[in-house]
Amino acid sequence: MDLKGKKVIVAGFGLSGKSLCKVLTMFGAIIFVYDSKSKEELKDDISEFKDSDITFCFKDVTDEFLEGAQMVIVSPGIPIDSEIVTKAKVKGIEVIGEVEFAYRLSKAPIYAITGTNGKTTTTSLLGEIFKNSGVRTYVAGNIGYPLVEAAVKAGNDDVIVAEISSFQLETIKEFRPVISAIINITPDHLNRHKTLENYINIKGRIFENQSFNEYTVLNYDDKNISSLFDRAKCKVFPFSMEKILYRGTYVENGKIVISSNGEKNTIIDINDIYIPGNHNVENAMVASTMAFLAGIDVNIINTTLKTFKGVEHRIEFVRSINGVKYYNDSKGTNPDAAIKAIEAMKGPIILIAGGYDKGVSFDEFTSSFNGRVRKLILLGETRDLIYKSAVKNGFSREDITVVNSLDDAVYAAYKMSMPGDNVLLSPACASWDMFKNFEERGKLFKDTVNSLRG
Ligand code: UMA
Repeated sequence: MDLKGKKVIVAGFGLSGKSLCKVLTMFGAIIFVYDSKSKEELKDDISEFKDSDITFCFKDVTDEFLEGAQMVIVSPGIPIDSEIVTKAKVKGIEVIGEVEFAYRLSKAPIYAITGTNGKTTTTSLLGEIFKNSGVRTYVAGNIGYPLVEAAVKAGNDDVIVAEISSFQLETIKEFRPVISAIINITPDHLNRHKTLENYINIKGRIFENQSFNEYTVLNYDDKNISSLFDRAKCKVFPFSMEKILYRGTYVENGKIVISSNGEKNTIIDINDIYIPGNHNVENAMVASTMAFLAGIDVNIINTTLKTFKGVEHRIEFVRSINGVKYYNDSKGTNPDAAIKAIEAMKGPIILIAGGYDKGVSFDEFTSSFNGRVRKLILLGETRDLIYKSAVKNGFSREDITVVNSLDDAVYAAYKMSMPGDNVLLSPACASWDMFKNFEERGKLFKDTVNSLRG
């Protein structure tokens, strides 16, 4: 891609935008950056680029700013109906997302994983399997390391394992992974994608450019994914927790089996998978299948599953105080993820929930409390919504505490806990109402828990 001397607009100056600026500088492009925040709000980020020649535009997009641009590269958090995207399209300027741009630059094959939940764990796990097979591997994308950074670093003989979100899939054009996967789909981000149907269609875009000799790994049990099977032009390799498949990945006699080309390959006894919970069996199936289809030895897959210890902020054990266990599941950013965390706990739960409102229902979430959640502590934008839903589902008002900060939530949990309890932060919501991201929320939770007197 020849960008030397060409005007390129980067929309959004967060993680993706800053990585784009670094890469575009390497290519000699003339960089213009747009962000809806003010100069003051972004002063620290701007100072990281004080030696670069970047023209900034804050808040409103002017015609002059767009004039003569070769392309606009948008960050995932910028909706496709935003002012900058609409105005650029009217002017005939190409608009692509950071993932599409990264794909166009990449020499290395990309293994791409999407789904509502389990993306980060599955991506990290597959990355680990590739590393253990001796290949130089870059784990990137929605996981927190922009794909564009991996794309410029990885060579022909390396691989990129990418976590891809629905936000990122909205702005792809040619993006074509060698193997893709959709782990599961449950309602999420409906304030942006409007309907579940639209959200499902966007997830299905992960395989839209793959050809007949390439694979997509799809969840056979998920009713929201079944409509996507027929749409794939590439080969569909299904996986199922419930059914034995003639060709696909399934559980038989407590073991993960991959059946392909008339051969059955036993991957692992599910009790030997280090990371606990049924949802992690699903994640292990997806990572194993993608690795198997990529030609990685079954023994390497097996050993990695036995040793991989999971990811930070996902049902992460923090500490035990006076017989009470504290778990950080800040990455439980939607109801389904939080239900999985609740199901993974052994013993009564004091649940800390609530956060940014994405327009999804909490009824399934609060009905999963039944007999498991002993006390509920609520905070954030959605606290009233969750409160009402919990009471509707028979949860006692007396067992609900509403607080204003995460520190207060932790102290309240500490005071009301009894030996054998599990204090679980699993908000069922994104963090953006009170925090920069789920990492910041999870870190504050861990710091507060670690400051408690044992
Ligand atoms: N901005 C605008 N206008 C808008 C929206 C945002 O100008 O309408 C600006 C903000 O003021 C801010 C910048 O855009 O300065 C932030 O861009 P961004 O929201 O795209 O965030 P990044 O920091 O670039 O991080 C993004 C992903 N964030 C989102 O999709 C919201 C990160 O995923 C990802 O790790 C990173 O790119 C690298 O690829 C986080 C996430 O929460 C983990 N993802 C969602 C999820 O997993 O549920 C999809």
